[in-house]
Amino acid sequence: MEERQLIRVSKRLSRHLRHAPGDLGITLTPDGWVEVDTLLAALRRDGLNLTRAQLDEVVAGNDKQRFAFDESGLRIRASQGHSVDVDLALPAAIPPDVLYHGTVSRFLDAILREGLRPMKRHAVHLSADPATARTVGARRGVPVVLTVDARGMAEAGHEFQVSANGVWLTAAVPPGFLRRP
Ligand code: HQG
Repeated sequence: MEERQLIRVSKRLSRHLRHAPGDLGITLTPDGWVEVDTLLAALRRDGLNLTRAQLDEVVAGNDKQRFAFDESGLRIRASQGHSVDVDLALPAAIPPDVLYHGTVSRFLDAILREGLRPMKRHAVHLSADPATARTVGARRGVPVVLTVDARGMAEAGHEFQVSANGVWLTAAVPPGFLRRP
């Protein structure tokens, strides 16, 4: 499949597996899965003819590994980034000492005042390295990378999870654990 087509299908999958399954007439399980056959049939009804092999290509070729199959290979879900109410049931994980969050300067005052909030998503998304955080911030403008004292948070009892594609998730980051550059 061409790169452009891969991206187009990936965006469509993100939309339906994270935000709007109902628009496609599919229902996700409480932990975010949908049967591959159900998804492909729904996409077909919606005008996108995708074979299982092409879906495999989209999942394997996705730049951020946004989607994953379950062990049986019969179900698929988004690995993170949901706005619909799902519980991915990821195990708690011990974070590295420092994590990073990429944002833009216009959000800084609010973030330093009230901390990082999940906004429309389920969790605050943090990166393990500053370069990734910079890319995340750059989606919105000139990126600003904040450091998060993840060790301090963990010691204070905050829970972390790491998604299948290496994004660190936590409910919120209070301002005291944030450092600006
Ligand atoms: C900001 C993409 C004001 C926060 C990316 C961010 C990531 C606040 C925006 C993933 C705030 C939320 C997630 C506060 C946070 N006041 N602004 N208190 N707390 N913000 O998109 O982290 O391509 O929900 O800084 O690459 O930007 O979708 O989160 O700018 O991995 O796979 O509010 O989404 O991945 O935006 O991005 P988002 P994010 P995908």
